[in-house]
Amino acid sequence: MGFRKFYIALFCAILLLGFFAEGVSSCTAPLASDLNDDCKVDFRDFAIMASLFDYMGEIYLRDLANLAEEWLNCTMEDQADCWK
Ligand SMILES: [Ca+2]
Repeated sequence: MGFRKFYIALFCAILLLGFFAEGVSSCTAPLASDLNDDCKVDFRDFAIMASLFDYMGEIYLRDLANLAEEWLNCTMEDQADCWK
């Protein structure tokens, strides 16, 4: 398996893990840096961004700044579910 396929498979695995770990959730507002669509910006999103960095060979400072700005934001309808 080439590196390109490996990183695509890794990216998909992270997305699937995030989906099944968190289930289907409803977000009250979208977060640009919520890369796995779990309504919050945390280390999982950073891991996805880092894997894309390796794959793409570059990362945009704007994306990293957005992630830092939204870090630990959560827009789940039930805020009690944010950090379980
Ligand atoms: Ca997320």
